[in-house]
Amino acid sequence: MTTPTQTEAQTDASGTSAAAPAQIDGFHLVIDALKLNGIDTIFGLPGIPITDLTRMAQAEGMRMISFRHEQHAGNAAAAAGFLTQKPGICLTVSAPGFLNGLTALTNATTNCFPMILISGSSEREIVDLQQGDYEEMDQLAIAKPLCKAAFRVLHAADIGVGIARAIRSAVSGRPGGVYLDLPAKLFAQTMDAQVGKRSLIKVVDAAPRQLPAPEAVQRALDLLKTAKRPLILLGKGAAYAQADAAVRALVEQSGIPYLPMSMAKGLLPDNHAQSASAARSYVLAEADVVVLVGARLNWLLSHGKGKTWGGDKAAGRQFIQIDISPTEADSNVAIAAPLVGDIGSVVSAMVAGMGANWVKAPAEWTAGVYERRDKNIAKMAETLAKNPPVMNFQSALAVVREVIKANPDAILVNEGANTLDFTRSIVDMYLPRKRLDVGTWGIMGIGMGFAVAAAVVTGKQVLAIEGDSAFGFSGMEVETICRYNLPICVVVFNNNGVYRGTDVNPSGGKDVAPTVFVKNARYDKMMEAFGGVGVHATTPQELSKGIADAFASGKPTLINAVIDETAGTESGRITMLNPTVGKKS
Ligand code: ADP
Ligand code: TZD
Repeated sequence: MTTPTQTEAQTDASGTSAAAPAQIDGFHLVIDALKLNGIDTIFGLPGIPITDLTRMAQAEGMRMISFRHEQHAGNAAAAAGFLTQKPGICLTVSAPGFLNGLTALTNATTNCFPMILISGSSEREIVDLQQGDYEEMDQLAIAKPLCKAAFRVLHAADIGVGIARAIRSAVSGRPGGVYLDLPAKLFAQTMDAQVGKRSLIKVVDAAPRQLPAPEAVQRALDLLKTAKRPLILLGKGAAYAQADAAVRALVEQSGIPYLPMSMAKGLLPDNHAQSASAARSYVLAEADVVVLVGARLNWLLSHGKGKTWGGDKAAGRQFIQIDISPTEADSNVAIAAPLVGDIGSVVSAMVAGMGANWVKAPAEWTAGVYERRDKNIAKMAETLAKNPPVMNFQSALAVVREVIKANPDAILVNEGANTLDFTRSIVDMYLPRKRLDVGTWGIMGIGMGFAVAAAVVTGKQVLAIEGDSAFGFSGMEVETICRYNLPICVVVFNNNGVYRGTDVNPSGGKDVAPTVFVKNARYDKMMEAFGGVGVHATTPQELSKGIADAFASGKPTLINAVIDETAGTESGRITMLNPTVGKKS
């Protein structure tokens, strides 16, 4: 517990000395409220008015991880939230710092990750009259439409309530980002220490279990029973829920092939007998009943309709959707059996309802799925075995694939376009919540923030596989990685540009094409500049040794992996979303 501001000896009018009651200030109430709720780490960037808060938090035993840009601190908080089910905390200064953090807050909300962005703010009296304060901005109003909930605390006595509301809002129901506005004056306010202490709230059952209605479970099981070609789709909501045993029981007892979304990879090992990953197109087009477990039918699943899903041929397909949000069902296509509740409770209820005599998915369906899968895996093995003269995505990722196989506990962070798509399909994951990536938005810039959070909250080795463009968004945080001496190995797939490095300026002018970077850049030197290890790798062997050394030493390492600049396609696998291409089709 914080030591309150020391009791000050006061001299009254009569000249006799009287002890005033011990006082506590806003700074310490914020720290104590967080600690009381088991929050021990803050990701942030100091400055007026929160510099002292960062110092005091550290003095009070919290881990204070300072970044070079607030967006990355925010991304770290979001990843911490995903990994721990506790809201990650990002702390910023007012206006510009707040805005820098806002992208991460909104991205966290989009991904259903719990985090709290706490920003210091200017004086209300001046902001509201728009009189031009230092870093003046009506932050609460701006944050509100961009996150799940937003609050402001004006009185020290309300800090406990403010933090409690922020925590509850972030983790209950569908998790998301919360903004908490703390004006400068609040931090300096003092109050009686005992009263202050009593005003703090230890949140009880912040994310209550949400049990499904028995008739909803029965409806889903009745539908599932009729399925001839059932499929289970696992999303990152299922990974977040930490209901790993129940999810495994559902898959194995039902005998249904499953497909993991990107961040659900490893929930069951990718080499599981029922994985349909390598037969994705086939199962999506053919399945007649699909069980969605914490996965939305958004663009990543082609909105549940169209060619990907078999077009007109699949008109009779029906969906069972398990989600904590009661309004998710029917957002894209009709959901025949919505199951609202937390994944642990819902999946357990389904497994119990299935009982021991449940008839497993028809063999004629599953055998066909696994046959196609095995054929595709064999085809991929041939490609991976090739060793082209200039390293390409496949030959480089053949190395990464073996690294993760040998170190399943390592956390893989992944961003880029081709780098993302190839890594997702080539690198198998074996354990839950070991893959962190660009998520629902496909946002670039999460790399170093996610990597720092993964290392800080789990203490495990982190491997970040980054496109050279993607890396550039958060590259300066290699200094942060070195400063905290984190076991992070960054591999930059350097193909000299966004997507590729071969575009030319159509006008023949002196500027290079918009997608092209400096040729043969040495990203490894960036890590060396801050005392980390830099490796320049032009062959799979050099890449393999670089990663092995990094894992053995645990030292901050950046490997500049030179990739054929002609490799890769524009926008990776989402070329069809480019307007020019879209128009043609
Ligand atoms: P993916 O991108 O992997 O398909 P999405 O982010 O689209 O996954 O979907 C995640 C879904 O999981 C969201 O709709 C969210 O409401 C839901 N969700 C998150 N946590 C839980 C939980 N504990 N129980 C049930 N549903 C959850
Ligand atoms: N800005 C932000 C914040 N997010 C984005 N997704 C983009 C821009 C657009 N974009 C992509 O969708 S992928 C990508 C950009 C700029 C980078 C691709 O190049 P890369 O990867 O070098 O990282 P590959 O492997 O060479 O394709």
